[in-house]
Order: sequence, then structure tokens, then C-alpha cells
Amino acid sequence: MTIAALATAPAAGAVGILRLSGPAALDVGRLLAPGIPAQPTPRHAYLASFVDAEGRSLDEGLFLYFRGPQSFTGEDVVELQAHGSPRLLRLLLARALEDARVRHAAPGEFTRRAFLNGRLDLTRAEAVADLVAADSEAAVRAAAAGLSGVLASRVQALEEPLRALHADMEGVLSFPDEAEGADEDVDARVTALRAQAEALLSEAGRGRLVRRGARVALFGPVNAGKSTLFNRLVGESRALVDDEPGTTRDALEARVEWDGLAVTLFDTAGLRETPGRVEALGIARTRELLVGVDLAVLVLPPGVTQAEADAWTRDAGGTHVLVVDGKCDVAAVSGSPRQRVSGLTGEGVDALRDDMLGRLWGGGTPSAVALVSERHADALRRASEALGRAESASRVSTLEVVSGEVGLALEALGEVSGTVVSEALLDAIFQRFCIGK
Ligand SMILES: Nc1nc2c(ncn2[C@@H]2O[C@H](COP(=O)(O)OP(=O)(O)OP(=O)(O)O)[C@@H](O)[C@H]2O)c(=O)[nH]1
Ligand SMILES: [Mg+2]
Repeated sequence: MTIAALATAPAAGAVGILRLSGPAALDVGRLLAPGIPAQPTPRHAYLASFVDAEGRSLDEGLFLYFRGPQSFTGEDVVELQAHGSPRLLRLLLARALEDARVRHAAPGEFTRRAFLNGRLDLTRAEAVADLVAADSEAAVRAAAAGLSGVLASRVQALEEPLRALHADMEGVLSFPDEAEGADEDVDARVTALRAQAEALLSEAGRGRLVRRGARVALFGPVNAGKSTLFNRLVGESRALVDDEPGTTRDALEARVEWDGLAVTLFDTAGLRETPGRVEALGIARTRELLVGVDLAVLVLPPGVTQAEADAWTRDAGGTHVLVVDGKCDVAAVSGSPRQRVSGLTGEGVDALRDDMLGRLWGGGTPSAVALVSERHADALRRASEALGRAESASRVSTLEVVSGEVGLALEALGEVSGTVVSEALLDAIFQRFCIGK
């Protein structure tokens, strides 16, 4: 069946694209653009007139033909590039859909066909959706890395030796005489592959940061200078600042981009023992918020002891805490090992930002990640767990058990690359796409 959809957003724009893919793509495309030759040159841009059912011209634009399998989907593809009028494009689409050989494409169906026709592996197909959804430079770069097959090749580098190991073990189990010795170094091979799986899995956290952006909250005792520091980090005067303790009540948020990484920064109500009623509500919100962020920055007023700092740290409820001494321009607190910062003068603010990025990211630049989605992370986790069990089994159990676990690991990895996928999984994946992609 040939599918059709608008590939551009349903809003007025310079250009709007109608895309057709399937055996009737060229025929139907030529119905809409009658001047095009019966056998157009593939990948050539023709200037065409797009017409209605009576043959009256509706618009003029470009006609492109990609002959399968040298196309995005691997099928015959036609793209009509018209002027970006949503009304006009709907007319053209409706005309294409009048043809009995054509139906409207489901979300992600073009990419799904590309995958099913072997034009893209699953990680690359998913990178297409990631790229469309990317809203920071790091997310764009990571999706681009996924698109160029960075994750695919790393998964393959794990899958191939794993498959060889599995084959060796199955060989020994089925033909003990011929395959003798093929299982000699099974434990070492399992151990090495498990480490490799875990290294890949450790990037899942980074992938999440890139995709969703990082969440960082400033917190600490009242009047420590949190809002002043917040304003300084955001680069504008967003939060109210006053010398009255308990100024901030509602949590404020601002989105910044640091080294290409999207960061949502929160300013929170200062903590203290005996607040008023409204302030107490704000403090409860601060505690709630702290549990859900990737990093909490504890801003302390001058002269706080280590024991007091530790007590405040516990308020973060287990979230990773970076402790800084604020207002460092006033008090020359000597002996404190903590990082010093002043929101008022800006002293130490750049260093603090670098430190935050370092804690969030753990070294390296945010663009160097093979974007790992939750789905990939889940499959990698199962592969890594199966390899963990294989590792212990290789010491205490039979080869059969080890081989069984390695088989499970292979299955889990196959879900990442798409060598083992169910229809249901494909449905779930392509649901994320927009129509026309
Ligand atoms: N000297 C100096 N004063 C500061 C600095 N940061 C803040 N202040 C002053 O300290 C007072 C409190 O600052 P805020 O930024 O409102 O402090 P806060 O931690 O947000 O306070 P709450 O919202 O009440 O918890 C204000 O009078 C600021 O001008 C700093 O780095 N140096
Ligand atoms: Mg404040």
C-alpha cells in the first residue's frame, strides 16, 4: 500500500511538503503534477504545476522522485514541495488520498518502512525521532551521533563476540567431540563482555540528561544569598532579593544552556526552623523539589560549621549535593574547605558553574554521548544482568546454564539494534514519531 502524509508542520511557512511512499507513489504524484514525465530522473528537482481534479493549477513547486530502493523508505518515494499554505497542502493530500492505492500514513510510518526495508537499524530510526524532539545543542549532537550509527556500532561490538561465544558453547554442548576446547576461556570472555555492557549502560544516565536536560536546585538556610546567586547564574534579575529572611516562597525556575546542555535551574524557599504559615508551605515545596533534581547546590551563609552543613545536606533527601560558601565577599572565612562564591560580585560563579557541569556530567563534553534512551537502557540492563548471572554460573554451574544466560543477553541486545523485535515494540517506538516522518 502506498502511504501519503504532509511532512511539514501544519502551519504557514515558506515551503510545505507532501510525501508519498510505495508502489503507486510516482503514478499518484503525476496525477497531482501532470507535467512530469512518465519516467522522471530520480533525485532530480522538476519545476511542476500542482493541479486539482479538474486540472486547474493550484500551485507551482518542486517535484522530486526517489526510485526504490535508493530512497529513505527503500520504496518509490515522491515529494511535492509546494508553498507552505496549510489549506493548499490539505487539498493536495486529500487528492492523493482519493486514489484507492493510497492511504494516510501512521505516525513514524515512513521511518518504520525504512527500518523494515533494512535502510536503517532501529537505533538510527529512533535517532530520527530524537533529532526532531531535540531542544538543546547537546541533544542535537547526540541524536546526530545516533543517526550516524554510534550506538549501533557499539552495540554491534558487543553483540558479535557474544554471538561467537554463544556459538562456541552451543557447539561444545551439541558436539562435544568436534568442538572440544572451544569453551576453554568462557569465564574470561563472559567477564570482559559484561564489563563492556556495563560501560555502555553507564552512558544511560548521560543520555537521560541530554534528552531531558539537567535539573539543578539551589537550596539552603534563609538569607544565604540563593536568589542573588540564582539571578547571577541565569544572567537576569528573575528572583526577588531582600535582606529579610524568607523572601523566596514559591520555587522559581529558569532554563539555561551550559556547554550545549539544557539546564533547568531552581531557586527555592530558604530553610529555617520556625517559619510563618506561608513560608512553611514554601519550605515543604523545597524539600519535595530537592528529591527530584539531578543536583542540589547547598548555599551557606558565612561562618557555618561542617556539622551544620552536614545537617542541611540531609535535607536534600539523598540527592547529590554540592556545598558552597556564599557571600564570600564579606567574610574571609578561613579554614573552610568549601568552594566560595558571591552572587553579588560574581566571584567564583564561573568556577561554580563548571563544577556543577562536572558533577552532572562526570567529565568529557556533553556532546560526546551515544544517546541512550530509556528503552535502550532497559535492554542493556537486562543484557548486563544476564551476563552477570552467566559470570557466576561459569564458576559454579554447567556450561548449559552459562550458555542459556548468554542467549538471554543476546536477545536483550537484539532489541536495541532491532534484530529481535516484536510488532508491539515497533508500535511503541514509532508512536513517538510525528506523522509524515
Ligand atoms: N555581600 C553580599 N551580600 C549578598 C550576597 N548575596 C546576597 N546578599 C544579600 O543578602 C540578602 C539576602 O539575599 P537573597 O539572595 O535574597 O538570599 P536568599 O538566600 O534568597 O534568601 P531567602 O529567599 O530569604 O531564603 C540581600 O540583602 C542580598 O543583597 C553576596 O554575595 N554578598
Ligand atoms: Mg531567596
